[in-house]
Amino acid sequence: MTDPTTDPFAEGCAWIEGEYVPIHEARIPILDTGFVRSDLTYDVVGVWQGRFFRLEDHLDRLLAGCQRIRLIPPRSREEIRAIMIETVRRSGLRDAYVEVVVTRGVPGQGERDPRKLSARLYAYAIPYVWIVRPELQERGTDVIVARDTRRIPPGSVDPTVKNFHWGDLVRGLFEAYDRDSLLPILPDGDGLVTEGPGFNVFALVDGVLRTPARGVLHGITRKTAIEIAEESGVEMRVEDLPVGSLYRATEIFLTSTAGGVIPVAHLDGAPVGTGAPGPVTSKIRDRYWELHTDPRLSEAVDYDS
Ligand code: PDG
Repeated sequence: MTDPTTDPFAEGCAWIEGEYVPIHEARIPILDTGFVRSDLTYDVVGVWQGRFFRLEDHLDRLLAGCQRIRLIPPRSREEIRAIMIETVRRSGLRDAYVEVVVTRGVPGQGERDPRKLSARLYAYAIPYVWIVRPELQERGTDVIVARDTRRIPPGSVDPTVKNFHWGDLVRGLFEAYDRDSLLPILPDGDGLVTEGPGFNVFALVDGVLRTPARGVLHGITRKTAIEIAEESGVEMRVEDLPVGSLYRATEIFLTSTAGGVIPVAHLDGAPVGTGAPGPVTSKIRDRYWELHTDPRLSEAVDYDS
């Protein structure tokens, strides 16, 4: 185990341009188009009790995203995987948030043609991040449906390619705070539910669990929740979800690598169901964490090598 008082990597470890550095020393080149143009894709994987959860699914999504926005990663899948594992090993973190970013790269002077750039890779591991801390998850969090903020349309920014275009999501967060809530759910221009800042949305409506099919990131936590629902005999539909149906939901939960399956207790200030996490949500949440030790979905980091 690393000692946080003496080990400079204990607060996190980054891989930048071929070198592993303590997280607070990691720097990116200021002209990188990832920074100045959000021209990139990224992924975030969770490590829980020393095990990566669904690393291969995250790598699949990262590489599919690169292809969709015509980025050629500078390293192979195997090299990217090894770098991610090494950032965790060097940090010593047992519960970690591991991010990998592929940017379009740094342009030569005056260069505006994205085809002329060479992609860059960045990766880091930091302590596990909670969108909603576990104590509050026990009671359920408060959300609003944003009224003044819509999710950017998929024809502008493809939400299935994980991206840093968080302008709408951050604007939604401020709207939630202004309305004495904690998190926003963003609708699209047709009054359908999309997602929120870092999470997908599920609602139990008329006894059927539903999550939006379109206009969202295909979350790995979402995928896991869908699989658990199906295995548990909960009727599950991936389909358009009108905002209005949220107000009839008896249970709502959010899903994210950063916090897992997050129960919602209040929507626009009114209780959802009983105003406490419901039985379907609790079952999926418990099973989600159980699966983190399942060797079919997780792999151990060898901290001693
Ligand atoms: N939708 C958006 C817009 C996201 O950014 C994320 C993940 C999800 C859905 C859920 O996907 P998954 O289940 O694969 O994690 N974002 C988280 C949270 C970022 C944060 O720090 O708030 C992530 O990037 O880990």
